[in-house]
Amino acid sequence: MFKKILIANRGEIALRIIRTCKELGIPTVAVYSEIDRDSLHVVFADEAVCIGPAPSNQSYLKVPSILSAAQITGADAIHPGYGFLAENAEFSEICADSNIKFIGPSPDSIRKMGDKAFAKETMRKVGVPVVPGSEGVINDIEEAKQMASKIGYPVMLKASAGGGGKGMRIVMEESEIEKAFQTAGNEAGAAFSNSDLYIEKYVENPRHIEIQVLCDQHGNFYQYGERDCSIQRRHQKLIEESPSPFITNAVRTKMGEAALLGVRSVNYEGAGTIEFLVDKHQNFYFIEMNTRIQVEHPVTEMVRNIDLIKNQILIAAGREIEDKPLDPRGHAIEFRINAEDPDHNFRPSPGRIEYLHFPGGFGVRIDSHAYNDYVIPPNYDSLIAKMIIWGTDRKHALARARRAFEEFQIEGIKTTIPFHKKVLENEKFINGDFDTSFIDKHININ
Ligand code: MV4
Repeated sequence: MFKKILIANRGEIALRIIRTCKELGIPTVAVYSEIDRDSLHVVFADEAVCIGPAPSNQSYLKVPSILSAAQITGADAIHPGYGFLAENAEFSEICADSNIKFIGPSPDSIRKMGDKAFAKETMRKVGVPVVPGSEGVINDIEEAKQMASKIGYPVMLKASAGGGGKGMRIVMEESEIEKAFQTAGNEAGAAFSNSDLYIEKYVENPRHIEIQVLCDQHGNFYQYGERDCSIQRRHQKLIEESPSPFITNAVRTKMGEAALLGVRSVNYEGAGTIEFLVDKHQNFYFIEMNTRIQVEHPVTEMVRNIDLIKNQILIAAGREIEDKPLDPRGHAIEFRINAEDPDHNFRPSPGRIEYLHFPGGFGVRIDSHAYNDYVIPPNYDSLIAKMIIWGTDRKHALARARRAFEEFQIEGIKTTIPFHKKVLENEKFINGDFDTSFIDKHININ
């Protein structure tokens, strides 16, 4: 097992990883930026190293500083969490060259899945259903036009180096495609230094449903069911739950099998998520694979009674996965509490938390680095807490969530709590009748 793990992250996920390390008896090293001096991950880790000023590119993204921190403290593994360096193939390669185990998939897997057109083509070739479209990237506007008329409008242009909604364009008819091809390509080039685009049929009002997988170095490939992440705003997930209230058991089984087929075929190692779009007929299509632990992983932990971080660490250490998939139990739903003002377009609301009281009781899990008097810095993402509710079934979980939100008190900053309370009273949401257009259509926000 590892002698010491450095956590190359901050906030709630750094705490989440430290907690599991403590339970495994592994000493931890926190790294922090100057503005995070008073953060809880610094307090809870066995050691802490300052790695630079507040801006991410001078601290949490600064590879030499993080590697130095690992070398000085004698850490033999790095957990990247999510965001920052989690899907940076070069970083994972440099870790390997420095004899430090990167807790995550191989640089090769990260690189291949980071190329969205390549990932899609890889999955299609092994029989995973994908959205009809180009086989890999399109080379010019003529090819784009030909492909679009073949699959039929509306279509979508997507940046191959994008993902998570970055660099996408809907094209309703042929008269729009030339301009869209230009602007999407330029945008992708500016954002990712890679202007490659691919094209696919536009799926109207899809659900976003993803499958959690774990794969070790001993030929074990397991899937742990789905999370329905359809409640999003501008590609930021706000609520995730499992099981999905939308899909049948037959579709659930097929999606799990497709996910396993995909990860087996690329000999994947580590934790990963296979994202699918699901249309109104419950046809599902692979869109992307995330090669990291995700924000919403506790949803799976609660219905599967497993510790995904523990298994990530075991896999990286060359051990077998301990938690085999068993039947799911009950219903779990996660609410992201962001320091944002839902009445003003979810604009960030950093600052001092003047008063904080977390809910508690049976079935209420809070993953958070926030505390009374904590000052939320403006430099990083606005997630300050995740409330993960477990109930015997969806109805029970929603009632428990309403009860928990009555107890939840945060003063001094604006949060997404009022938004969640509104959603919990929405009839369509209560009935499980929602897709990725839900917030725009049904939640009035200014
Ligand atoms: C799509 C789509 C419709 N058709 N692809 C957005 C995030 C990225 N991962 C993929 N996305 C979409 N791809 C086709 N062919 C609609 C979306 C989409 C979406 C997907 C998941 C969750 C929320 C979304 C919100 C708007 C659009």
